[in-house]
Amino acid sequence: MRFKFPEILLKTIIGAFIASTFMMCSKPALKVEKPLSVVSETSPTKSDTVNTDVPLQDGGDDFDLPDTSAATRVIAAVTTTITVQPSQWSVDGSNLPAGTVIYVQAGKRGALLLKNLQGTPQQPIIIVNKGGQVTLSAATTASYVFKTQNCKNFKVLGTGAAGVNYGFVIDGGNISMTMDDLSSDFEIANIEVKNSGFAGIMAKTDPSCDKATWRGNFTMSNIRIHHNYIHNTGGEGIYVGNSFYKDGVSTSCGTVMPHETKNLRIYKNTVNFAGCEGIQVGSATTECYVFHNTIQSPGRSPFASGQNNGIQIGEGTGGKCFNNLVKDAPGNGIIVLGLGDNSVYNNYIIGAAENGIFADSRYTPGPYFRFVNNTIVSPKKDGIKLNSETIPMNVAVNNVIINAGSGQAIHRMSSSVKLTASNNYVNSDVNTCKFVNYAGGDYHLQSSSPLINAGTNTFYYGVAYDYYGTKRLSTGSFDIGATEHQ
Ligand SMILES: [Ca+2]
Ligand SMILES: [Ca+2]
Repeated sequence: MRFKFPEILLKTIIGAFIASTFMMCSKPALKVEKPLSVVSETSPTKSDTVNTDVPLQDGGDDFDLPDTSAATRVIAAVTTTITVQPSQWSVDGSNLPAGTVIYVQAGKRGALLLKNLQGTPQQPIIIVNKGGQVTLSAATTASYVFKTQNCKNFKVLGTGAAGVNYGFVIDGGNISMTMDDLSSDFEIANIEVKNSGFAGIMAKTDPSCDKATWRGNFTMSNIRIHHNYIHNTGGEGIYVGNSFYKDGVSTSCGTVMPHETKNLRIYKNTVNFAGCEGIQVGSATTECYVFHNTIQSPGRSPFASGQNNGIQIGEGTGGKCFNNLVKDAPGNGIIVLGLGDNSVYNNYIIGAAENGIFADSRYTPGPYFRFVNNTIVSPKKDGIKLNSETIPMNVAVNNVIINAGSGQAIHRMSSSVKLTASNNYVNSDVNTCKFVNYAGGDYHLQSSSPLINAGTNTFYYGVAYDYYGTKRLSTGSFDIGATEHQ
């Protein structure tokens, strides 16, 4: 499979489109800038509470991550707040101190551009809805609806109104929400994103002739994207980091290398009806974790072939992809092109029209691809397709592969694909797994399931929890598949 050529074409087309959008349209975000009056409300040091009552089960992972419980949203020692009114289209944070809370007044409004917000790790700048839900809308001919430029250490949280799951609704734009132009160290949570022309949520800085954008000069770090609801996008649902990690991007000043992303967490997002991949990450070299996301019907309007997968762990990406549910991808459920320290486990991959999992070692200096305890049902081609010839080892253990259309549960492209495989359960009938209610989406196991205690030890591979976030090995031995019977 070859994705690169179409992607280059697409980038050109999109680039031209965005450029023409900038030149031809006079969207609110493109007016001559009116600086916002800084510090419109100042109060003595106080605690401020940004609340939510979104009910969420925690994942049982041993990562120390922000969730949306109220306790994690108490903002200590707020000294400065400002409130952005619907008529204001930008905020320049050049003179805002770290720790500022920027409230966005509830109601309908147009695009919003945030520039030069500079918090600190201890005192990030918080952008949060106030007084109810904020709906930001723009036509898909506008380049964006919500954008950050040169912002660092900030959080955009739709948790400002009790009883409102998604305090921000970001509707339309070519890219609905983009964290761009050297933005880094941010959290994006509890936001509904829909009806984009291209990507729903995008986080990357494209390498240009500006050296500040090049690999080594800029690293996008400490990114948290979670509890968002993204749907009906023209392109990818969530698009983080650049493609072309190995070869770079051709510009008018030659080939330049895209920045790395480090310490990235994409979790507990729901992506429905994306035009291209539900979630795509690239050049996320260190600690990229994509987990507990639900992706249904991605790839509905791909701009090129090979752009219709559920999750893409793209070139230059290392880390883990686990506990996701991917349903009805017209391409591969999960495509893995990463650096070769990639573990893919506890995922339910249902109804992929190509392969359940596809792996290709195009630039893979690392030691392995590991596919552990995934449950793959009714892929039209193979369960796990391994084109990964150059990686030292592929591992496929404890996977459930049901009704592979090709008849091949695990398919090596050639005999040079190195593979350690054991304890995989292969069958043509999903009923043999004895889920509690497969059709109804309850993937717990009945006590009569043949998957129970039939697996090999996966602690070695770092799989200590199951899809539902409960500890493995509560009884007996290790189970096969994404669920451990309790
Ligand atoms: Ca893509
Ligand atoms: Ca067990």
